[in-house]
Amino acid sequence: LAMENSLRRALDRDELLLFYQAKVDMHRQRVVGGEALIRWRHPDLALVAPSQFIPIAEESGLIVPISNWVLETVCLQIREWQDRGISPAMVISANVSANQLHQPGFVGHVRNALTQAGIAPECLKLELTESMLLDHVDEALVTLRELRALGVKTSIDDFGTGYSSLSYLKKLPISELKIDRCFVRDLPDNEDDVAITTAILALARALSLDVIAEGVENQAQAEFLMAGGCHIAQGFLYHKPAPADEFFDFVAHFN
Ligand code: G
Ligand code: G
Ligand code: NA
Ligand code: MN
Repeated sequence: LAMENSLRRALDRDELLLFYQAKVDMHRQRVVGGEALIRWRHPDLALVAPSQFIPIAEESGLIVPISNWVLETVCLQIREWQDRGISPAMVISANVSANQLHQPGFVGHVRNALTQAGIAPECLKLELTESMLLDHVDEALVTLRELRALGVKTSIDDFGTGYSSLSYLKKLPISELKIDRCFVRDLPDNEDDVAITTAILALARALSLDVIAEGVENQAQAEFLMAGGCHIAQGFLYHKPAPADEFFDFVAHFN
């Protein structure tokens, strides 16, 4: 409860911040996007990782104002980077929580954040998890259709770790599958992971979905993925999550 109370005050006290991690086209050697990852600069603690406070935010309902802050901050950050010369083709992702996706005003809030920042909807991507979509598939379908009509991209995060039903996947209007890092870690030696990633890549191709691999840490993983047709990667091999200004400098040097 102490944690909940300090989290409640964290928003007002500007203790929350976003780090960004680059998404790289390994083939063209270009940064093509980034993912916003929340951090909490607690006054008495080191930087607190989301795994330590997102669950508390979810249980307490604080996830709603926090998530809205994330959306607004990401959109304003995109605006600022574009003003400083970053290409509008650079797509920045924000993570969406289950509670947030199923809030009645969710799509309206996304629209407001875009309008307030004055950025094109195509510059924003929302990362959703499989379970979030499939636990309430009818509501999720409505929301995804509205997001697609708005022009915002969507990705299924941690793909392969949930109980994804392929028939639902076909029905859901999403833009991208994001291969979970647990399947990438032991590539290319682990036969099961080779089989799973190969199957996900074939699935993405068959459904004309974009695909990204998460947790790419070494060249052998990168080469296996590229050979299989997965050109976009996010991982420590290229970049670790960093404050906004460091992300900007990284892109300026890399691209
Ligand atoms: O940033 P890692 O570095 O620790 O992030 C861990 C997890 O925290 C991510 O996989 C993601 O699911 C979650 N996360 C990060 N940022 C956000 C956010 O802004 N909102 C929500 N709901 N989850 C986030
Ligand atoms: O939302 P999601 O769980 O997909 O967020 C990405 C998470 O993966 C973040 O916690 C981020 O710090 C982590 N991550 C990104 N790249 C790597 C990597 O190369 N190795 C490891 N171990 N973690 C990574
Ligand atoms: Na994510
Ligand atoms: Mn993930």
